[in-house]
Amino acid sequence: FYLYIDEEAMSKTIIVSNRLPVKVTEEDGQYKVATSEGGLATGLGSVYQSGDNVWLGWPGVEVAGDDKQNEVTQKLAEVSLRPVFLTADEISGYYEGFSNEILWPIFHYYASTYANYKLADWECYQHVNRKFADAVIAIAEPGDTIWIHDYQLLLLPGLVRATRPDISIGFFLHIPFPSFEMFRLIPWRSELIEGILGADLIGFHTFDDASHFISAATRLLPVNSSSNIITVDDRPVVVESFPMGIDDEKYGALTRDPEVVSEINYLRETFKDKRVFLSIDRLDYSKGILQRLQAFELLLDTHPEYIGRIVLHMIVVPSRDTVPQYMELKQNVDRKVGDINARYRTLDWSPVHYFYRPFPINTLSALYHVADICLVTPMRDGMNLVSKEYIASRTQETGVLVLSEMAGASKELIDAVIVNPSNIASMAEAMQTALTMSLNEQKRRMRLMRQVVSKFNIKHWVKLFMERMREVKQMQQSMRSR
Ligand code: GDG
Repeated sequence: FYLYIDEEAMSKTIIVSNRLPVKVTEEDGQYKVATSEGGLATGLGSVYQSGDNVWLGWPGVEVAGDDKQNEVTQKLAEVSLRPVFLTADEISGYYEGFSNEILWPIFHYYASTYANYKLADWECYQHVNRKFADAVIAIAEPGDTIWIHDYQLLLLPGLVRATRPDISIGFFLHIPFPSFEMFRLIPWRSELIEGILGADLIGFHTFDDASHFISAATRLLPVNSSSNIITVDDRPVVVESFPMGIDDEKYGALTRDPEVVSEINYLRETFKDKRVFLSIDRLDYSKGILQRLQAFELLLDTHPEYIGRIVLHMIVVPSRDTVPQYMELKQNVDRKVGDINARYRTLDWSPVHYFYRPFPINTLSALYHVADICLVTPMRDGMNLVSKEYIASRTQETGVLVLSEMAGASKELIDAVIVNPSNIASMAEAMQTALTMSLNEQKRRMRLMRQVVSKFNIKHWVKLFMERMREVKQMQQSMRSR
């Protein structure tokens, strides 16, 4: 017992993700490091900022030369971060190429049109995963816990396990895991599964993702599974769902912040007698932006009484704009918004307010608080945090969430108006349902969803995963001593 406590006390946790939660900028030859407030960073803050724990990842900029790299390394060390420096070629092959032109489309069910299987990108992906492994191995000690995040690092659990069989490894996938029929298309499918199975605990947002993974693993490799445990060379690997939450208190508090309140008042004055639909996404084909626009157009076609009375406030945040499919999508969205506005606008009204740029969180908070309806209609999404942020910002307890059944969040937010994003007519109907829903019904649903978002928040998610890691470690220790 005492031995176990001692080991726990001395051991550390290493978080690993493609990107560090920072923005590194260079000004007059001096590097500046600003920590980011993203959801994952907030949730994991309590982990990586305590004791000897660290977060390891790419700092998001190319830093060439030993002197500069040392300077950035030192600055990052002050905030418990460790950089893995990547060259422009590595980013192009491993991140833009393999991660975003192969894994992202396949895992979001866009295989035939979007996946681009280049051998050179696969080689680069392996090389960069090995680079991450070297960085982890250099600081990992027996008894440490490593928590690896997301699809850019699928090989990392296996690579670390190969040199450090004693170490406890957790892996969490933030995007969906596709059905086997989709996954099997990847030329390097077995190697990817072997990589992930290097972990002791593998987490997904939903039960379906976990089942798809178990199915792919048992079909591709000579491993056995019983319920949610896969046995790899006598080592039990636990596969489970951990639906990620948000910092609900932060979003609630933001709506009372004086700066946000003044933005809220300004928006209310601007929208006056209009009903407001809101959508916020990164530019991505998986987010269903074009289909949503088609449904909104159909609503105007079939319900001319809404002309001049509703507005779609649509924020699209630039993302992966060097990948060809994203450039093409941008052009299509531009054109569709142009068409709708050209067909329907009047001298003093435009149906779609389209913004192609990021906004500060205060503005998002004000928009979430003011919008009557939030449209979250991805074709596929691991979880979708925007839907939860909308709920957390509805302190007035009204408002309607229209949510795609293809988002992980739809498994929890069952009181949303759930839609199939490929069915344009039914999405237009859902918009109509939302516009006509009584305040009592809105409140009934919103209260239930607010309970879910607040109970299963980001702190709960981190705690659950870390606790499960400890349990799995104990289970393995007791199996070994048998
Ligand atoms: C991946 C998975 C999974 C957006 N615009 C602005 C801005 N945002 C913030 C939102 C939200 C986040 O970005 C987007 O998170 P999502 O979950 O909606 O989507 P992905 O980026 O695709 O995330 C997804 C997630 O990982 C977590 O596991 O849920 O399924 O695809 O927090 O608020 N933030 C600011 N300005 C913007 O303009 N400040």
